[in-house]
Amino acid sequence: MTSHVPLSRAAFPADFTFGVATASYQIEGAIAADGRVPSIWDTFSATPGAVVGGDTGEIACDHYHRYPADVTLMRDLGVDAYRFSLAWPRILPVAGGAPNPSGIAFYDRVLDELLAAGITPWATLYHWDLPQEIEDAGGWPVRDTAYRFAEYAAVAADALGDRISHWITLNEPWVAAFLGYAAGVHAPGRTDHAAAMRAAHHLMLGHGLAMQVLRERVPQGSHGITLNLTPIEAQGGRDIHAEAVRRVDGMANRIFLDPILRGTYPADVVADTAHVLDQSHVHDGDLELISAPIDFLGINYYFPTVVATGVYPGSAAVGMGAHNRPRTAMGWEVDAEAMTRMLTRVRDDYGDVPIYITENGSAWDDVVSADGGVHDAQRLAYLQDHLAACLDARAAGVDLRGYFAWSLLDNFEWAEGYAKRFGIVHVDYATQERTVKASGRWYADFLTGDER
Ligand code: IFM
Repeated sequence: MTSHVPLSRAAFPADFTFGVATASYQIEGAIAADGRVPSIWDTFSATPGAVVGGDTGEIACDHYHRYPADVTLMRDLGVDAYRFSLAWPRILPVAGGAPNPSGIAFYDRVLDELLAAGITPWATLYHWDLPQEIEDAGGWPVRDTAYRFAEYAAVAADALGDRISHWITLNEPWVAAFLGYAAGVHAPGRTDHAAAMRAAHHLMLGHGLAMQVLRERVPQGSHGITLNLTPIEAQGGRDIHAEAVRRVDGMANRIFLDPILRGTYPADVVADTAHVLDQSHVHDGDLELISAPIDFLGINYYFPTVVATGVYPGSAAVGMGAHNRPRTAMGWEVDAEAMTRMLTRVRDDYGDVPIYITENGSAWDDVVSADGGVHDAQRLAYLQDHLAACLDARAAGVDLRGYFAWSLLDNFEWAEGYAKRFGIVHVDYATQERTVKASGRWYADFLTGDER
């Protein structure tokens, strides 16, 4: 435990939001139900070799049909809020076409259940399930996609804005742009660095346009964006790696923080990538739109990143390092204090924006014991340590207002398929039975003040 402040709900302000998070493609299933059209993840996961085990989101957690029981589960956990994402391919299947009433009706039903259970809905507009038709027209590397996204945002806001109080435009644009279009390990599986840089900008533009839409159509709501941020550490803490730290911090963190919170792209990132593309895709007025005020910054934190500068003197090459901390089943190093450092860094460098941890959690090789329980001591310790890190950040003056555990349920972990489990609730995919893990039981006790 990192904190010197005892860990209890009472140590947080009364209005601190505690929640759980999920995303549409990872839990819903029902990919062809009620007028939903294919997304890039349907196509990608059907590509041989793209996803571990050949897994797809076809059934996932069958949340599309089991949402009443899943909301009851959340009510029993005692969460204040539920962060989920809306599936663009359900709500506006054809770009420029008509909204899909049956797709929207699914979210009406989910919202009815949530509000009846006293749970505040937090909706993410884009958690990576781009309609395939829009990818076929060029996807995020094409400017038009930002405008298509704004159209979809308007439909969603008009249909659901009377009941959704908190809106998140994008989840983790870094992943969508760079894992999807440069590394090719996420949908749509492209490997084109210039396309990825353009995608990053058009995601930002889409965010700016969607913020405008949300301000106009849901003026009473609270609106922001979620970035995945990772503190960058020099291997062994050595100064020789400072150049690698600068480069990776630029491409991982500042490339999104700067346009949103400062209205510029970092000059060093622009210089570092000048051999890949020029800035002609950034039009006059884009950065003003992108940097319009947000009500909160959502941060997804999982792990710190360790880097090292290349082997030859003067080489700019960057290598990944390690600091030999314990690792989760994803291979990610565990360090809760690094989350506190990252939060204070955002405050120090970008000022006092209200922050929510919109995702934090860990995958472990869970075992269902003979007693039927999942005694996930490592996930429980991770949860406790990161909640303590939230208290440390608050004690350091960070305006941190909430924490969402990733994830409510074990689910489709993208390229890792169902092999990696992040849930505080176990899902038996053969039967769809849910079992609250020890971490989930502790979270419930913590939320009701019964934690030990
Ligand atoms: O499962 C993902 C989620 O969709 C986005 N943030 C990270 C999680 C764990 O990899």
